[in-house]
Amino acid sequence: MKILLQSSMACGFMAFFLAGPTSLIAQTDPEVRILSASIEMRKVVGKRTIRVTQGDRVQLNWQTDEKVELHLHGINQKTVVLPGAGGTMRFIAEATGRFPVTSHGFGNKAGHHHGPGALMYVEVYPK
Ligand SMILES: [Cu+2]
Repeated sequence: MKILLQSSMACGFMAFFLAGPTSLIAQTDPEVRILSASIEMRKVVGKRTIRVTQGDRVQLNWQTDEKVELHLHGINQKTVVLPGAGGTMRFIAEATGRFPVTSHGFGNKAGHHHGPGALMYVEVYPK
């Protein structure tokens, strides 16, 4: 009896443990497309194009190794991204096209001056 009790407690713990990630997923909106991008040495690591479909609700999570203000042109999202804390852009992809993300300055430089070229692009395809 004692052994059975222990094993059922172990199962209960296991079920709780397994339920953890599921309940976390349930808390987020399943209709939001969550994407991420990371900046190192003032460049986006890996893929420099993010493709979404018109009408998508998008959450773009940023990480960086240096403070930067980012501007997603055309979709008009601006966010300050901090090392460790990161930064987030949320938008509904309404217009189709290719939209550049530029820096408005790394470190403590600020203002609306763009770095050389785009850091990456968001492409919105028609439905
Ligand atoms: Cu800008």
